[in-house]
Amino acid sequence: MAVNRAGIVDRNFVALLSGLERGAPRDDLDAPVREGTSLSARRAIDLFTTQVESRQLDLAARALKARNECFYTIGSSGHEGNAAVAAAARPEDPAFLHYRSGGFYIQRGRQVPGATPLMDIMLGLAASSDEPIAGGRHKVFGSKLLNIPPQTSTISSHLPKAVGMALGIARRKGDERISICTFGDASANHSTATGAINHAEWLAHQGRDCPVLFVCEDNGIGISTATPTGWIATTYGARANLAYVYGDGLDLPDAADAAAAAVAWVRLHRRPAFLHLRTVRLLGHAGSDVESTYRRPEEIAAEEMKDPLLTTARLLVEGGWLAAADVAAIYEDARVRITALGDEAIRRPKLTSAAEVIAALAPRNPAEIAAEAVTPLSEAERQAAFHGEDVLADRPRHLAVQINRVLAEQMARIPETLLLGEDVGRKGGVYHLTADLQKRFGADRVIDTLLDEQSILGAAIGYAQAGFLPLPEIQYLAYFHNACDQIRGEACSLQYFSNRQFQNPMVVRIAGYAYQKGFGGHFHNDNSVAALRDIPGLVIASPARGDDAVGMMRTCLAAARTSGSVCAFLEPIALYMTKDLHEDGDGAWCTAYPPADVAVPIGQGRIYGDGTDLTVITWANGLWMSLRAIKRLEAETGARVRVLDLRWLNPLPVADIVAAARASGRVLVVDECRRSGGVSEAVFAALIDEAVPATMARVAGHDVYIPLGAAANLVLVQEVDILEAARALLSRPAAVQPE
Ligand SMILES: Cc1ncc(C[n+]2csc(CCOP(=O)(O)OP(=O)(O)O)c2C)c(N)n1
Ligand SMILES: [Mg+2]
Repeated sequence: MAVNRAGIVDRNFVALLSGLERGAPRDDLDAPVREGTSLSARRAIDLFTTQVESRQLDLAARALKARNECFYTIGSSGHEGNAAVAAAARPEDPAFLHYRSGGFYIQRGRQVPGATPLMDIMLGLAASSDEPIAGGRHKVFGSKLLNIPPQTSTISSHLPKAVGMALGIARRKGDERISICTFGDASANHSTATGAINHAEWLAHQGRDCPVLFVCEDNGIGISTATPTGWIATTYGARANLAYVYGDGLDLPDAADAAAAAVAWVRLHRRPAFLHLRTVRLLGHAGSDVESTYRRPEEIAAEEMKDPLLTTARLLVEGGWLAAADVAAIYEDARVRITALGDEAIRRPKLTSAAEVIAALAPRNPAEIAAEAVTPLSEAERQAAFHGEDVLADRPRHLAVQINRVLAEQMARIPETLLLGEDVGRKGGVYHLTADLQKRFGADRVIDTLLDEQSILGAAIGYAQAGFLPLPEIQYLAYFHNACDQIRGEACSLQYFSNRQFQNPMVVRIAGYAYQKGFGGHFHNDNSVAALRDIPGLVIASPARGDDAVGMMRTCLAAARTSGSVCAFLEPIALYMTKDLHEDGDGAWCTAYPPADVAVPIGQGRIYGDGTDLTVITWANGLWMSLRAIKRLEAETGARVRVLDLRWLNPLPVADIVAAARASGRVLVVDECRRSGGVSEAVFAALIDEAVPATMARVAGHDVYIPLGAAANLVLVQEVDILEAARALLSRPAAVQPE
């Protein structure tokens, strides 16, 4: 049976006190608590109280867990020295905290009137819907009042956004804030961490401001795997563009001095710094962790003797600042207060319905979005966007031109928009979608980033939390997959885990899908949208033609701006430059630039034709191919077909799907993605959910990576496949629609 180390750690502290001799009593509390430190005795006692409160919360969590009243036991024991970082920072400095930064959270709370950090944490432990940040959806350190956005449990995933926040801060003249993030020693190895630190260094190397403080709380272990001795200091101690400060988090004055130095350095120089804070992990990784399976008992006991609370208590008593009884009183008083908070927290309400849980996910106000989307440009904005060109009077143009224009239009209209990505600036994007935008709006709004999708999307999150409206671009869909978690785990969960208090509005443009001529292979023709489609709350727009793209981009930005939505804008590369539809030179895939009052509501499809013999449901390249195939089919068979362009892959236009299916009783889904995880599965599921009688079939890509050259056509849906499937479907009886 696992030994209860919480009890041992608790008893160690009480036992220590009984053996401590008070030094000559002192009451000059503003003097340094120890010679050579800038930490006053008064501050030290204040921080000690925080350390004790953090510890008592961990002990209370264990006790409540044993009664099945607490649902989270990863604690901060041994890390309480991180309170010194909060003390060194300002409450307005945004702080992205990992799960052991309880001391930081409580200390910041002590600096902000009206804050209730202990109850916040306790309500989180009890998963109460009264918990002020996540509303019972998770136990996180987070508070709007304290400028602490909630983080996920995915280690290091918050570092890229901390860099983005620093970039956002740096854009505002006179803004003295710095961005702070904390993480563990094992987490420092994660590519997300190394990528984020690299991003900050890359900026600093160019003399660009990036006031971010990386705080590594180094307890020497990650779950059961020891961090090699000296690894963090060796790796981060001497880097050209990263200041390094070491502090002993087990020794409060040392931690405070180091934190003060690191914070001051970042604040003054506006450059990144790495604060390496030594800590120790007490009570195992989490409540369920049996440390004795991977650590010898002597090792565990030795770690427990390094307890930072023991060190601070000894400092205060032997320094003469407090009597052992005073320290015991602080410790026991915190125990009583926190136990009482626990007793109250477990009685507070819990989430009781799915609707309540979901309410915070991605709320949207369609009327507000619709009004915002059709806001016309002023004359000055029109000039800035189009340099005098009358785009409304121009001839019909292809998709790429119209996307470029709507980006210009919206950048002129919404000053907080930023475009960022690989090669989007000087080159104007690999497909020239962002051509000339940097010339028009400047290099600080159309930003050539470093080559790292994780950093790009993370920066976008940080920028968005700093009040900007970023439009990150991912050069190819395959490379979105490379950094998917920044959207899946992070951006899309922020409103949810903050009960709508924090938002990171953005529109991620992703060039994707297959059918490129002359540029083949999987990585530039990725046709899988599965990783996007099941992200809760993500809006996915996927236009096939220029006018739709304009109306949909207007809506996406309006949703981001008014409702904090995270949108993916999936652009079919193969249609970027496509001008014709049925015949060479017919120009039928070019469209006029839509006037300002045109926008496409989220989740609204577009119908082509009014046939009642067959319904084709498709989108993007599938639409273009289907319209061509159907023209042949109609000529050949005399059948009349209607085609529904989904336009939105999330939420799907279910009402349109149902209506279109009912109109003919025969549905062919043309899905250019892979059979598995593709959109056709969702369309069929929607028809079944809605009990729509329909004779159904689909054509879809094979479950394989796209090969190079003409071989691609062997595994991708072809027009002839559509034609054959449509013919076959027409030969089957249509499902009879109920009256
Ligand atoms: C990306 C990711 N991988 C794995 C985990 C599971 N996990 C949670 S904490 C942890 C160890 C972290 O160690 P460290 O960074 O040293 O922090 P510590 O827990 O020691 O404070 C692991 C592997 C996770 N949360 N996220
Ligand atoms: Mg660790």
